[in-house]
Amino acid sequence: MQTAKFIAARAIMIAAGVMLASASATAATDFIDFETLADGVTPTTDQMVITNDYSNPPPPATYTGVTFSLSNGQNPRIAKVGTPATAFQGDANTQDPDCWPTISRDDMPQAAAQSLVECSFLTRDDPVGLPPDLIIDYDSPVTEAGGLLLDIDGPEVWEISAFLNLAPVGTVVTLTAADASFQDAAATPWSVSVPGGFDRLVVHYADATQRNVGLAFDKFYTNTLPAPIPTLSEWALIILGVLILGMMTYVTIRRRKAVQVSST
Ligand SMILES: [Ca+2]
Ligand SMILES: [Ca+2]
Ligand SMILES: [Ca+2]
Repeated sequence: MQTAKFIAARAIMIAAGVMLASASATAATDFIDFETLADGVTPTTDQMVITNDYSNPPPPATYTGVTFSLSNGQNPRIAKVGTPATAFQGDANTQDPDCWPTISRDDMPQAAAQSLVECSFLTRDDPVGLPPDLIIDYDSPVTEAGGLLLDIDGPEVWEISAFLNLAPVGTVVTLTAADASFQDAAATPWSVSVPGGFDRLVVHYADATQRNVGLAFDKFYTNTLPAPIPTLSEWALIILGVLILGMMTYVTIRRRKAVQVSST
């Protein structure tokens, strides 16, 4: 027969397990495809300004903790496939019947990329001139990230660098038209992996000879997006809560036993 102490100890272990599990719950690792906001339901709209939509969205959110910004102080925007062109001119001169009903080159991925890109991606504030850096900040460090960069053509050179606490961690991914197989409006995959973690990515346009370069960024993912590790004070609160719960359970069981003894 289980003693009151044994039952109380089990209650403490179960309570501790529940509390620790909730403290270390892992965040979602879905793609941010920019088709919807972070709730995975609300559709984005053309030229929608993105501020904290994926960093601190109202619940329910499938993806949080990621902030997109631009180095010129402006905010990135949603681009929709089709007219008007806010990111690039595709060369396919085709149409994607799911997204745009008529033939157009405006923000049009090549045919092979249309199912990857779907109808939406992220772009800069203004398609004219050299693009500012796209800065991606994480609330908590991650070890791997990746996505698609569209329409890397001509002399374009893009560099994607990782940082931790604003210090470069030595990883730079360079993408040129060669990586896009010289295909206009192609979607070029990229990924960054840093075992020690990083909390910022910078997508930088590194060629100064080209003007009016469009930024087109999509299908963004992180392989690990850990929840924040509780601080010392949070751990102290958790342990205190577990001890109080255990004490209450123990006292309740002792009282029940006392009542049972007195009633026999
Ligand atoms: Ca998309
Ligand atoms: Ca468009
Ligand atoms: Ca381009």
